[in-house]
Amino acid sequence: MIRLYQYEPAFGLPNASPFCMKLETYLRMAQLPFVAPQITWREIGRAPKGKLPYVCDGDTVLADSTLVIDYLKATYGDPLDAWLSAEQRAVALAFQRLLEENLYWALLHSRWMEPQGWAMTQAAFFGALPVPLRWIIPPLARRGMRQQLRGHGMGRHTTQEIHAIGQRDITALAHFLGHKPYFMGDEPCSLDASAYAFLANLVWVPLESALQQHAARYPQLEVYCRRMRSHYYTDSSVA
Ligand SMILES: N[C@@H](CCC(=O)N[C@@H](CS)C(=O)NCC(=O)O)C(=O)O
Repeated sequence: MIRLYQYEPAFGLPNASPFCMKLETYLRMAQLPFVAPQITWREIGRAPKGKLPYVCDGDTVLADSTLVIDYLKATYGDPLDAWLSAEQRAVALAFQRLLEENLYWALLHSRWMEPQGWAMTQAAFFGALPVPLRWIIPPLARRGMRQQLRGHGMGRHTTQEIHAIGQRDITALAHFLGHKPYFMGDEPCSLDASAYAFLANLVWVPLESALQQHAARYPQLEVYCRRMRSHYYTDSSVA
């Protein structure tokens, strides 16, 4: 049985980490049985690349949502993407990169660096820690995020510039999705696991960020999230 190590649900979503939610959504879409054990700092410390999600499948331990999906396709078959042409695969990859390598950093900035977002993040992720850890850990974690944002480059822009960058991504996503049921057309594919995870983490978190306000201008994005939720999370109390 596949064991999926990911953060606990937050904000009424299956996961506040879009990468964890992407992998869980993929497993659900591909109908692969899995368990997601409750994690402690021990499991996080064992993450092969220091980030979540990672999976254990028998003796195989793998990190990175995309590399895990590649492994799952190679091991259990590819029920979602076989119908895509080479051109469609190219477009799907470009949108996946937009979500995961660019929009992600704007999202991270809104949650960790902007005052309203930081208040939400601090309460959700660290609110249950006992004092004095509740005072010590959050500024350290925030400093780590600031360093990651600067390392990526997004964190070197002004807040206004970051909003504009993220908003352009959201506009591109909304225009490309249009009124199609799924990103690549009438059928779902693995890009939808990523798109749903990122869009739900934008439109359904209790944070009226500049990104969320921009996403609200395109109602098809939330319609799409509702469609994905109703198809793949019917058994779940979270979105
Ligand atoms: N490329 C990785 C990204 C995973 C990732 O960035 N995970 C974040 C949560 S969204 C994490 O665990 N961050 C912890 C840290 O950076 O210390 C994937 O696709 O799985």
